[in-house]
Amino acid sequence: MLRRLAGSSVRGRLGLWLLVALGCIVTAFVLHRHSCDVGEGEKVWQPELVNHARTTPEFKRMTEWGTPIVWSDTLDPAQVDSQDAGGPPLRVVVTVFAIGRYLDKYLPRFLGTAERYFLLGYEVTYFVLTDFPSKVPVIDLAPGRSLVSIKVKKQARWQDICMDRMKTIGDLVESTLTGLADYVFCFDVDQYFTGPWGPEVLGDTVAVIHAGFFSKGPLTFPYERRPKSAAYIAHGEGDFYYHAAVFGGCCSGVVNATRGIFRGIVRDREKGIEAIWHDESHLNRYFFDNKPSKLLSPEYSWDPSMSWKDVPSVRMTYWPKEYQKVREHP
Ligand code: UD2
Repeated sequence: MLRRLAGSSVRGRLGLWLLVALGCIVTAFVLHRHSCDVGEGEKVWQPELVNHARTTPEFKRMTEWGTPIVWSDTLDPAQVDSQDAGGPPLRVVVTVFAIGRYLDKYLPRFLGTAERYFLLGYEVTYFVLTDFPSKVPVIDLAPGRSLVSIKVKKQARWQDICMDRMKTIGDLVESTLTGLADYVFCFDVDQYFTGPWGPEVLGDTVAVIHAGFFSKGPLTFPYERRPKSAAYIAHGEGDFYYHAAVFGGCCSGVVNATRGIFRGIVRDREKGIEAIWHDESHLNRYFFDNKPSKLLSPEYSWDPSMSWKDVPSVRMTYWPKEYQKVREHP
């Protein structure tokens, strides 16, 4: 009896050990499977995780000289508060040139999408600078928003159309807008808004980093490299490559920038030289010497031929370049 009891207790303990061992094996197996599942799951959901990871550590958010670099997920709380504080809405002027064929082809979409996305709730006045004011489309504008067409001379060369914008904008802001606008934004017309622009974009001098060069170093930037030009930036110098398609700021910021850029253009004209990328080269020189107070990421003027996955959220997209169709002179 005792032996049977002893035998059964030994068998019982053995069974218990076997059960425990089996349990351990099953648990280990399940844990192993589970960890494989987690691993595979991570792979499946990687884009989201990578987005979270990328928007925080991978994008530079501050320049070496302390200027914020605004990505679409950045909001400047101080500015949000000032807009929400119950004071009068901020007054923002948009300048956009639509000369020759650029008017029909690009202006309607530029304006239509601006009404959907650009600083909603603000007082926005569009200044369309064109050789053909009667062709400016009539579009529905939200309350507090208006449009003014201004006739400008059509230069024969597209290069001069682009460069002379700097003088026209400087004159307009200095003569008419100072005191009437809080901020001025200057846009190329061959682009359209694809996401909201909020108070995060406002600053005293605002420049946008060119989509084609945001992940590259200054040695690759197409700065003007001839020392003879006022736009010259030496190899090894430079901060970012800025896109002339979007810039802005407060009135004095825009007057100083456009005057400074145009001074460089005039100096080059006097020497019979034209910078490699025209106003854009001079704009890059100006913002190298006079650091902008805010930089916008390339999401604010995006090249659609690049993968959207390279940035969190595209806020403005430029059209594919169709120079033969839209430029009237080579
Ligand atoms: C061009 C030049 C670049 C620089 C830049 C100015 C090339 C490859 N690059 O790039 O060197 O000068 O312009 O930002 O050529 N516009 C008109 N009518 C015209 C021409 C221009 O309204 O006939 C206005 C319009 O708002 C346009 C802007 O000027 O969006 C810039 O011209 P663009 O779009 O032809 O020049 P972009 O950006 O391809």
